[in-house]
Amino acid sequence: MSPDAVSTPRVGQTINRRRFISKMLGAGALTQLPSCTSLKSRPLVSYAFSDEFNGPAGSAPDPSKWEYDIGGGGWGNNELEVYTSSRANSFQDGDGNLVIRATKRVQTSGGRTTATYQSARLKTVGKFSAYHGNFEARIKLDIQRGLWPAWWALGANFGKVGWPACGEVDMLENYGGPAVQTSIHTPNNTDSSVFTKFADISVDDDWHIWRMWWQAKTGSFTFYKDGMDYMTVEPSQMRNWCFSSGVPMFMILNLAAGGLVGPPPDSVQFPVDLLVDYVRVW
Ligand SMILES: [Ca+2]
Repeated sequence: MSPDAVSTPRVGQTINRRRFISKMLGAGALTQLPSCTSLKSRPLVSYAFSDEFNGPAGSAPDPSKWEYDIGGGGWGNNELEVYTSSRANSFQDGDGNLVIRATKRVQTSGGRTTATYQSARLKTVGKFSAYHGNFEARIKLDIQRGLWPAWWALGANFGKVGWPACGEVDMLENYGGPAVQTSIHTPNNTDSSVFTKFADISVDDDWHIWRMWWQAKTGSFTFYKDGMDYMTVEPSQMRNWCFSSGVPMFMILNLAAGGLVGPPPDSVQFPVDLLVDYVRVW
């Protein structure tokens, strides 16, 4: 499937997105975030979570903040990559950034050529989750067909209730074109599909700041790119709203290859990097 052929369901439509096969375990720990204070006080805010990725070049992401999902098998979306905890696929660059790096190895055997992909998926599960507040990341995409970078969140009750009951918020996903998709998924209790509300917003391969404001007062989500809001979703706008029951959410950063976006064309020059300057929550 080409990125252009990716279905774009509207509010209330259901989609099947079996991204959450049983590999993603251990999502049970709940950490409560102190209630959010006014945005006006932001310069004085102490972050509930912050990773500035200021480690030495080649060093691992802070293990007190990040866990790895490891392995392949498609991750519920027929993705091609194998996720590793290797420094070949995730490291700090010495310039203040986290690098998630997708690599490709081509092997020929018996006249048959096969490509294997490796990448990384980092998550704060069991280490940090928050109920309401601002979740912000400064991210630089390397926009390439067949690559699927994402910064997203799941309910911390994932390990207990599974997906999609835990709910999913995709702060950003890129399908290989000049747009980012921001989505909220609530469970459809009758099958494994979800209800979705989403917005597409243009993006390039420069640095951009993405923020999700999960409002304590209304329970709604507002999304910002470089300080400009582009979508607000209220609890009343979606069926089976699952984000107002006191369950915090943890974050995930990953760079998938293939799957929903189709395989990377031969023209893609590997490695492909997802750069993250910081992740902050307050
Ligand atoms: Ca940084």
